[in-house]
Amino acid sequence: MMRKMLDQLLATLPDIALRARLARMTTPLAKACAAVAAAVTLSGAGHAALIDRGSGMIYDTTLNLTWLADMNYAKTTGYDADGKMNPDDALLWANDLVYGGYDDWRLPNLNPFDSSCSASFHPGGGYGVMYQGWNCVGGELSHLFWVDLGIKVGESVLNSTGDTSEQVANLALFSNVQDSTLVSGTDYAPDSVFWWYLSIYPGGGQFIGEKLTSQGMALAVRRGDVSGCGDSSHGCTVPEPQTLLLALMALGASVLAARRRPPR
Ligand SMILES: [Ca+2]
Ligand SMILES: [Ca+2]
Repeated sequence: MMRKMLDQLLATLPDIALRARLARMTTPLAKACAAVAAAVTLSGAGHAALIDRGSGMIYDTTLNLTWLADMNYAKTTGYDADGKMNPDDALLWANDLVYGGYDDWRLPNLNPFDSSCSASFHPGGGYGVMYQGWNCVGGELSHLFWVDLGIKVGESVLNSTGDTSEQVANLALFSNVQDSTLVSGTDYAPDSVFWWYLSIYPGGGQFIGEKLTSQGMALAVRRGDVSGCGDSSHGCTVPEPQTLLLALMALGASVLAARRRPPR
């Protein structure tokens, strides 16, 4: 039973050479170490890229960002009656926000040069091709909704049909999630009268809009991890799964060596 479980865990390791090396280990202790290491690797690779840090903050391990879990915090606090603001007001709100002891919150960006989007256009004026439409994953805001939260074309963000279990779990980490226009902190470079926004219904497209006539909900984000790991300013590094694996193997080997040492 244990053996079968261990073999199943080993089979999930992406590194074939490493898998073979671990499979050659025959002692129970080495096998146990391998199982723990495989489980660690699995939790790193298969689990959601978002981690609840508590106190209303969510860490994005892929982009090394911390999101405010309340997606309509400006309304929650009474800063704005419905939480929908024009981009300039949203910018002021995010820049002035102090939460969790941090004052470096800002609006998330979108990427005008994100070729993963469904459409492109030439803005002229010496600017390169820009991208808009659906399926964009290259901006902070678009990555959150398309990759982490499982939004799809023509669907409400709250529709979990066909989403992965990680995406469903990720969505549950946030509060006040709703279909809306979301403001970004990214200006439209050719003409600052316009800016980039994400429409999360129907389907999450990124587009440009006129600042004065647009309104949207604002999410707050900051660089790094509030736990102290992942933020270079804290000098803390998170070990890669492979590093953890090797450390566990070394530990197992040293324990084995100690056990095999003949009594004096
Ligand atoms: Ca408003
Ligand atoms: Ca969905």
